[in-house]
Amino acid sequence: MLWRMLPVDLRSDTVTRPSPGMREAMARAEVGDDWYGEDPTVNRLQEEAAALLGKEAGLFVPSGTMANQIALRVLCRHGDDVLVGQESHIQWYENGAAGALAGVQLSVIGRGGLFSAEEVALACKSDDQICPPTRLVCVENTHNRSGGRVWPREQLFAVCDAARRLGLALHLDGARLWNAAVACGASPAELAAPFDTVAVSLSKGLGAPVGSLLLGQRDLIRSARRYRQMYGGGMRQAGVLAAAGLYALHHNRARLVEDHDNAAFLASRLAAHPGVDLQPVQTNILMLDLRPPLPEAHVVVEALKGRGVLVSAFGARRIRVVTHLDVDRAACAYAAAAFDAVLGGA
Ligand code: TLP
Repeated sequence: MLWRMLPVDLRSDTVTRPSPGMREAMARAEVGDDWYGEDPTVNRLQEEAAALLGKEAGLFVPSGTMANQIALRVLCRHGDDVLVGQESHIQWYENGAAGALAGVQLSVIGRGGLFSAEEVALACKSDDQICPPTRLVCVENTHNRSGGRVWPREQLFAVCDAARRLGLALHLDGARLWNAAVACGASPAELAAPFDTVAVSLSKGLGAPVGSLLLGQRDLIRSARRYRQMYGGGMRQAGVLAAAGLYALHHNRARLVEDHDNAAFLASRLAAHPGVDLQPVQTNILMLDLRPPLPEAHVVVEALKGRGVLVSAFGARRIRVVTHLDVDRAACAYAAAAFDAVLGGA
């Protein structure tokens, strides 16, 4: 029944609601005070996630932003230089926290979120009297603003090798590492292996209401715990939330392939419109550019909203559409038809 699936919310994979099974797991969670390290469910989540990503230890944090910011803090000193890809989340969407909280400078390299080993070497500044010493390279996989782009494995490992040869640390913003792993048939541990710290999200794509994890060596995670406290992210009976995270890891990773198939389906329908330029769709994110005479993004967003379909304007002529576990193929077909009506009638 149509009314049941409206609105079709494709603004982000963060908009999911906890499923009955997840709520049940949350209600049953065994809890304790995590400030004392005594919440058994938080401890289990941290251990399981660390094992899944091939790291020694993990820290449960409220958000992906906090996970990234703690990583910058533990891996860098004030005044350091950090290499990031174009339009990375750390640069675009964290309210300048890299400068304000970690006190580092971000140098943007490459194109479309990806960069090469040569670009790392060229941008790496020496620790002399005048240059900010380059300390860290951050990789975002999948890359959000370039349309859920997956780093090709050879390029990823070549970049990490180059960084190591230059003595640089490595952080992975793997908010959607689960999608990257499914898309390239690798294990999350394989894609996380070269990195000192890895941030993964439970509330994007996996359906948990809150939560990210920062994983790495035990000593790094020990100091990360201090910064989590400093940033106001220390929690108490957080096992209720960790239970949702465990449920998400156990039940919602393999099914991401459905989100990728739904994104491919939407891409095939939207690409048929003259005036729509689509970036290649590899995972669950579509970025489409609207060429004139099609109207600007905000006009299309409003018109779609009027038909019960929510998407985001990501620029004057750019729209982002994200599939996730709360939109099935029928909902995507409805959204495609709404795009047909709005763009066809433009
Ligand atoms: N991304 C959100 C918005 O902030 C843009 C979204 O809707 O896609 N890294 C990446 C690659 C992300 O896409 C996000 C969230 C984060 C980190 C931050 O996670 P949260 O929202 O938990 O702080």
